[in-house]
Parts: sequence; structure tokens; C-alpha cells
Amino acid sequence: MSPAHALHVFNSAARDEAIASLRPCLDIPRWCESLVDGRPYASAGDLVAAAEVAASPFTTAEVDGALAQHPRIGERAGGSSAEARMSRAEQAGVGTPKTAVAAALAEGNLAYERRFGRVFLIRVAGRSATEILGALNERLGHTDDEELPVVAEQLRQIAVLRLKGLFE
Ligand code: 2AL
Repeated sequence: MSPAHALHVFNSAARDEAIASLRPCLDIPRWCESLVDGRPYASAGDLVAAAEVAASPFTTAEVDGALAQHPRIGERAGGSSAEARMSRAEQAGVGTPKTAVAAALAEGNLAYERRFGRVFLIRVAGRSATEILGALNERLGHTDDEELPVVAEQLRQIAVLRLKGLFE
């Protein structure tokens, strides 16, 4: 589907269908609903701008709920859902489990989960595995209060990139 056609379909879809089409980008009902209720959008740029506003801020419960959809860094999402396909494409460059960096990431993921009680989340697109490892190690030094806004911002960035992939 061409991007212009995708926007037209989104603008004219039934509310439930439009919400379902956004969920793979970010599974936060409030975010999906407010974007859908803001239709019609004249351009993909308008939709992306609305998405950035709707995502600021997220509550802790919204962040925790949305994280369930994101596999660990270095783990390939299984299945043929739209979320899984997007995640696999994003993580394609992270490297194979055989590299030293990938092993350090796997260990860092576990340390992060022990420390914060949730999966380590980062916008992968545009970052090398080494950069991701650096960010992981730095974020392990955060307090809970410092880390939550970082997670929310990464969720927002992933959602915006996924939206752009669908509509631009
Ligand atoms: C992911 C993912 O699947 N795509 C992305 O950008 N980040 N996962 C994660 N745990 O950060």
C-alpha cells in the first residue's frame, strides 16, 4: 500500500479498525484512541506530530503495559504479527548471539531486569550494538525516577518511527 493510500485508509476506517492498526506501533490505548479521534489528518506529518503530543507524558502503568510487546534487545520476536515483524526489522542489525557485544547485552539485559523489574528498552534503529551496550551500562546507574522518563522517551521514539514506516 502506498503511504498516501495508507493515510486515506486510516482516515476513513471504522474507529476500532483504526485503533487496531496503530496498536503495533505502541500498545497504549489512550495514545491509540486520541490519535484516532483526531482524524482526519491532512498529511503523515500531521499524524506524526499528533503522535508526539499524545505520548507526552505516559503514566508508569502505560509504560509497563506497552513494554510487554517489546522483546529483549538481541532476541528476535517470534510469529507473524505486525509488532513482531517491526521488531525483527529494527533488531536485524544488533548482531548474532555469538559476538562478545551480544553476550554482554544479554548479561546487561538481565542486570537491568533485576535492577528495574522491567525489560531494557531502547530505540534500536540507527544505533549499533556497541552504542546500545553503552546506553545500557549508563542507564544501569540511574535511579528509578531518572530511568522512567528515559523509557517513556524510547517508547515514544519507537512508536514514531513505526508510524513513519506505515504512513510516510
Ligand atoms: C526493541 C525492539 O524490539 N525494537 C526496538 O527499537 N527496541 N526492544 C527493546 N527491548 O528495546
